[in-house]
Amino acid sequence: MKRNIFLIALLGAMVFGYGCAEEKEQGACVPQTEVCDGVDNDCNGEVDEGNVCANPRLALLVQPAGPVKGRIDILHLKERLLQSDVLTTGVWPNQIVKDGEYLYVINSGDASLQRIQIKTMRTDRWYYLPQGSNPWSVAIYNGRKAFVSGWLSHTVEVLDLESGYIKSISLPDPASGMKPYPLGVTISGNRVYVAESANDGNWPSSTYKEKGAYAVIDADLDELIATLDSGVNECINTQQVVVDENARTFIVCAGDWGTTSWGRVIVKDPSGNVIGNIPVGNAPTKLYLHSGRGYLTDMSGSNIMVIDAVNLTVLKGGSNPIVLKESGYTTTVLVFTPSGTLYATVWDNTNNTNLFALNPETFEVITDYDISGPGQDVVYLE
Ligand SMILES: [Ca+2]
Ligand SMILES: [Ca+2]
Repeated sequence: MKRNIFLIALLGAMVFGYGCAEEKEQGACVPQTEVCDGVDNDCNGEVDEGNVCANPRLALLVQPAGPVKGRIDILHLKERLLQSDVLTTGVWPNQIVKDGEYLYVINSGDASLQRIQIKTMRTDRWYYLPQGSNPWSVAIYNGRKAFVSGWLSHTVEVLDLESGYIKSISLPDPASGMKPYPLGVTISGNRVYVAESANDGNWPSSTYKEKGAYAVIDADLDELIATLDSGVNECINTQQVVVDENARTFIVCAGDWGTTSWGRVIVKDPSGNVIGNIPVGNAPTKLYLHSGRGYLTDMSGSNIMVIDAVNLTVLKGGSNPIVLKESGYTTTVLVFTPSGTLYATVWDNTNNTNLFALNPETFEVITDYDISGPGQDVVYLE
């Protein structure tokens, strides 16, 4: 009997205590701004909604002059805070890409691929590529394989990210007496597209007749399927090949770095017919497709060129580009954030970089950050 009274008292205390806590909690919810803290601050029933826990950052790859190691700086976009020297890379870091929870950095100077865990911003693995191959660009396939262009080895290396095993794919000469100098690597579906610049570093060359050659590789079988070209004579010095969601192929031709007006983008339909020959001028190197437009970096000046990717026409070309800085500089990379801001890096001849934030619709510059050192590539992190 005594025991039952005790139990009833305990249950009563539990019920009473629970009711009290609930009342207290409900009464205490005063709507405040939702912040990232695991609590429903604005009392709307959802915890940390509206992307409040996002930590938008740009990871900037900085490549100092000379055969020395590079670094990664982090720009915190909310706080507008630049955190310098977060991580050391290999020698001459050339490209940074994000895949899942990792960043991958291609180091051209010491022929390595560096894998970085984003959560900790620590290097967790180094992969070594053939010495002297001057790896240029990397694309990751299904989180399992890396396809790397070897600028000086005329090859594409297929790196198994689990075992570290490397298979080398030789690229045949695109035309008689020419060597392919592979640059940009992109992946669409299970196809790898590798731009075959004819640039051997001895520019200008009189033998530039490769018509914008590029290699197509089967990403599952690791085999070269074809060496194609744009079919257009003025397209020389291929920098990058991008396939859009409608299976149209965009071939970026830098020309002879801007001394002629050969800079252009050739567009093919899914059957391989040329449907666009867009004379953007200057020396376009990288193409970013965004909201029906294509934005291009420029090796011949601190400009951005813009094409209409639907009608395949020039919006901002060599005669009226978006100019970010005085002449004598180059635009190296563009990044679009999910909130719709366009970031562009301009590398000047004093080996410093400006990072511009722009409105991609109006082309208006919003912010201009100074990065100490030459910025080679940028990737967006959340
Ligand atoms: Ca809430
Ligand atoms: Ca919250």
